[in-house]
Amino acid sequence: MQLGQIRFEKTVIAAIVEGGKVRPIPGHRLIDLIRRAEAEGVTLAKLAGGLASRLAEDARLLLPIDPPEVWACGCTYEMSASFRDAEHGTREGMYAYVYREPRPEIFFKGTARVCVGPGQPVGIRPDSRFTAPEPELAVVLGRDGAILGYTLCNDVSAWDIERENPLYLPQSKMYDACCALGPVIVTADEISDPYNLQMTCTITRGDSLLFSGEVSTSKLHRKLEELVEYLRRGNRFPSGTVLSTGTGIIVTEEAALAEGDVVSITIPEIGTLSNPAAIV
Ligand code: DO4
Ligand code: MG
Repeated sequence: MQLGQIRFEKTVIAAIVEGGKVRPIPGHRLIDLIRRAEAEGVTLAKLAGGLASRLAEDARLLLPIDPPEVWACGCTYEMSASFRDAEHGTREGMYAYVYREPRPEIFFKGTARVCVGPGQPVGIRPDSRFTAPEPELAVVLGRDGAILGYTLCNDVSAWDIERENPLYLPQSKMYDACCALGPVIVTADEISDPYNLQMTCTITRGDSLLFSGEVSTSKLHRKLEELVEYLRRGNRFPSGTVLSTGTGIIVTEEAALAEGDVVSITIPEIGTLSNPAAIV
């Protein structure tokens, strides 16, 4: 089942997304559905199916969930670790170390405050000259760490700020509109093999294709459960927390985002997450 959020009678509510139409679930945001499904001991899909209106409507999809917390993993694809080591130049192999060692890199990406949905602008910091999208598969987690669903995440990052000094990572990663999620959340039962998804990313500027890249999630160097297990260590995150699993597509400085560029990330089983870029 595909779930999203829409505007309905002046409020934001959850909806089932089917064949380009939506079936509203009045009175519930997606986070409410997740909490209620947990409290009632039913699956998200079963609860949503029982509450959704029968009538299919047209609606614009919004941020599919208001995540209480978003966390993101780093250096989970060899490409990300080797490019960052090459960029960095201060401590040889710092990123390769994290790629190879048992403990993954996991950083706090923010809350719903810094998240945007499909079609909404992703942010470029005014003090960054090299901001790039990081297209990533993300999981939506239950209170107990269960993977409830999958979505796309754009871990927009100010690479020049990270490159200047690793201690600047939080500033390169967390700022207004630094995280795009969507277009929908696909419930876990519908993705039979999360390690066999083909992801593509394009950046267009006007009519020109500025960048195009792709990766298969088969290149993800960690198991999803392993990432979730590390996130849970000493950290009782709330239901609806999103964990983004790292990028395997690297956008180089020639394609640094400029205002008006459009980033589109696709996994056919999830859809396309498209966002224009804007200076925040
Ligand atoms: O270590 C810096 C961030 C890495 C990251 O965000 C990624 O690999 O996706
Ligand atoms: Mg990333």
